[in-house]
Amino acid sequence: MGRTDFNESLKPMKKTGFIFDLDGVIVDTAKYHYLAWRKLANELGFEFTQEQNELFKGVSRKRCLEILLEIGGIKATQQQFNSWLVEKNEDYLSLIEKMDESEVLPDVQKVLQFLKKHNMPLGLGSASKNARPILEKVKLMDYFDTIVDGTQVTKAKPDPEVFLLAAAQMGIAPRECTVFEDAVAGIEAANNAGMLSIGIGDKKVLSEAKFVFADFTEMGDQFLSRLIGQTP
Ligand code: B16
Ligand code: MG
Repeated sequence: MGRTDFNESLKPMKKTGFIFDLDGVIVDTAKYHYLAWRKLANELGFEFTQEQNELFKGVSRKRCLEILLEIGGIKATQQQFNSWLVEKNEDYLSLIEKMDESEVLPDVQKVLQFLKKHNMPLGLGSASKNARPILEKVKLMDYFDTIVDGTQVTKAKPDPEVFLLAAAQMGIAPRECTVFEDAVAGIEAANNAGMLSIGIGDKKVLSEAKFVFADFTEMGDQFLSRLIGQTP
């Protein structure tokens, strides 16, 4: 698919539903997930690097632990596996306890406000089971008409389930939805859902996204206007 050139981005796109991933798009919780996973890895006697943490983005907690144990070459009983999942989440929760709105990534509110001003339904589509408390902490809950999180889906990204459910709850056809995502698996999920995928991050990594922006500060009103089918 690749990145579309700027001229194409100037055509009105008329998207009517907007779905945001959470970790890596709205807030940078990846650093806290990393610290909690690294602590567990160290306790189990091996290192866990920032590069390896890239594999965990957009991936469910359970799958992350499976990958971590593969990295460490550790076989776990079901009981150990479950207790490590709990331990990691408790460590993660204590790391995010003091999160507040200062941790919202740059210009996220600007984009949310622009879309709200134009009466666009907004959804959250996250693999995280902690999505709701995080949105409360950073005071963004009220922007969202629909929240689909890791407690409601059975199939992980790149399966489109999380985004299709969000679209269904908003009452909008998938082809009329746009997804903002930072993870390769999330971009694939959006594409698999038949939605417009917008990558937030490195365009080399997110090469399957229709458009890629390093962050929301790069996304001007002109692009946003085209996205909702208006000429600025
Ligand atoms: P939790 P997203 C994902 O959130 C994270 O990117 C991923 O690293 C994490 O393992 C997953 O949530 C589960 O999170 O342990 O809080 O349930 O990017 O889909 O918003
Ligand atoms: Mg993410």
